[in-house]
Formats: sequence, structure tokens, C-alpha cells
Amino acid sequence: MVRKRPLVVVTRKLPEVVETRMCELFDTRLNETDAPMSGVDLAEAMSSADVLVPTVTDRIDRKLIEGAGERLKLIANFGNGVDNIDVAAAIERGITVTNTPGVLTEDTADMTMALILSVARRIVEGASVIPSGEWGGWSPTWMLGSRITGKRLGIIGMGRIGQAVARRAKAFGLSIHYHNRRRVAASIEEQLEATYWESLDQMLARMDIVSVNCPHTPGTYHLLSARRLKLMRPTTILVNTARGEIIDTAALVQMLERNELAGAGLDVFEHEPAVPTKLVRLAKAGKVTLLPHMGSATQEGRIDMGEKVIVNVKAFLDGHRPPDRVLPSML
Ligand code: 8YV
Repeated sequence: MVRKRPLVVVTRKLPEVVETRMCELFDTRLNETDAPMSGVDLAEAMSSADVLVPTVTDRIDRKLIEGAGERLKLIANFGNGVDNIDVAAAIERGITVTNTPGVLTEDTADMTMALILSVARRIVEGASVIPSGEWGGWSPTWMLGSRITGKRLGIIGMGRIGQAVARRAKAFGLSIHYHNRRRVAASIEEQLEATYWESLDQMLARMDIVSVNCPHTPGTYHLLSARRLKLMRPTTILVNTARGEIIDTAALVQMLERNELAGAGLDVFEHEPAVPTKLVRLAKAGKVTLLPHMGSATQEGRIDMGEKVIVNVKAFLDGHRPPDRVLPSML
């Protein structure tokens, strides 16, 4: 039987308005149960789809790409980060890859600030006191955190999200420092009153708070290695809303256990959804705040991401270059 319209396979449940629109526009196969797809499910989907719409929970590696059907021509990722996809392998096979940049910037930056405040001001710890019925009343020396105003924030990765974090942090009275592969435009530095550190090592040694906001690429895997983590001072707070793989988690855990770092706020993990037991123990002890990858989790954000996917798929199927094409040179 000749198929009339190209088949778009979506690997996870998306917001209803997005799914409805996709079904109107394309021959769409949805995932009603939202269960993450196994490797076998993905291989099956990639053998029959013209377009695959995966998420961060789908590992589209070289083997899967090489086994994909001839029809597969577009992988339109529902997400900004594309570290779940072997982009080089896809391009070698003539498959275009797109993502959803821009629409989750502000939400992720908000969550970064939330984590900074949570760790510095012990918000999660404090929030459990009243429900547990254990509040004995105010005391001058109880539940003291650390002030963020006047402190130095070091942002690793001054792209869209890093800059959005800087804008917020500036309003909170933090001084802005950053490390990036390339120095940003002077006008941006001026606006944010941001200091550029060419040497990440030197920046790490001088910050009160460090926020990871760069993508996970082969070049940033364990960028915060055991050696680099040790450059930070014991009073420093580390926050990560980017990808778990950027930090050597085992080394971080060890430093937190030894009080060689003041605390950490983590929204992402190396082997999600698995989280090391030792980190969970540190969370129970109030040393870290752990969130289950919620950085972009707003209703508005997820609809915007879906709309970006639709625009990319539609443009591609209409024979145009999709606006959010990912090229290996960007990684
Ligand atoms: C998304 C993210 O929720 O877009 C990203 O890179 O990390 C998340 O905020 C996720 O990727 C959806 O696939």
C-alpha cells in the first residue's frame, strides 16, 4: 500500500494541543502510555518512520541510526540538548536533526536561580520543618543560610541560558563572572557587568557560586573533573541545570561528604533517572537540593517546544530548510 502522508513517530506523550495539531498536519503515531521506548521499540519506530520526534529519554546512537529505514529523513528532537542523538552519524546517513532552542531559556534560568536560592537559604530543608510538626519557634541562630547578595557567581557557558541566569543574578546583587569557549560581545558584557575568565580553573578558584549552563558535548564531558572541582573553595555552592555528564558526580559526592564544598543544587544527573544513593543521602542531610530534571517543565514551555517541533517538521516536509537544524559544527 502506498502511504499518502509521511509518518511522524513521537516517542513520548506531548501536550494535548501539540499532539492534536500534529495529527491534523501529519500522519502521526503517538505514544499514548508515555512509557519510555526501549531500544527495540526505537529501532522499530526508526524502521518505519519518515520523521522521528524523540526526547532526552531516547538514546539515538550510531547503531540505531545505521539500522534506520530508508524513509527516515528527519529527527526533530523535542528538546534543546541533542546529546541523546549521534548527530554526526545521522548526518552521515543523510538524516537532518533539529532541536527546540530559545523557548526554554527563561524557565531554565528561573530554575537555576531557584536552586541557587534553595541551597544558599536552605529552602527545601526549611520547608519540611512545619509539615513535620517539629518547629519549636524562631531562634536567632537556627536555620542560617548564606547571603547571596554581594557574592560572585561564575557561569560556565554564556549562551542563551547562561545570559538569562546572569540577568536574574544581577538583579539579586550577585556579581557576574563567566567562562565560555568564546568571549561574548562587549555590549552583552557591559549590560550584564560580566567579567570574562579565559581560564575556567582560575574562575572556579574565586567564585562563591558556580552555575553550569553549557551543553553536554564530547568536549564538556566531565568538564568539572575531580581536579577542577578541587579548585573550588569549601564555601562554594555548585548548581547544574544543564546535563549531569558535565560534572564528575563521584568526585562531587566525595567532596560534599568531606565538606570540601558548601552544597549543590542539581536538576540533572549522569544516568537519569538513576541518582546515586550517596547523593540522596546528602539531600536528606540538607547538603544538596535534587530536582528531577524540571528545568524546562512549564506548561507554556512544553507547548512552545512542541510548536517548534511542528515548525521544523512542517518546513522540512514542505521541502524547506528547518529553522532549528543542528550541525556538528555547533556542538
Ligand atoms: C527538556 C532539556 O525537557 O531541552 C533540553 O535540553 O534538558 C530539557 O529541559 C528535555 O530535553 C526534553 O527532551
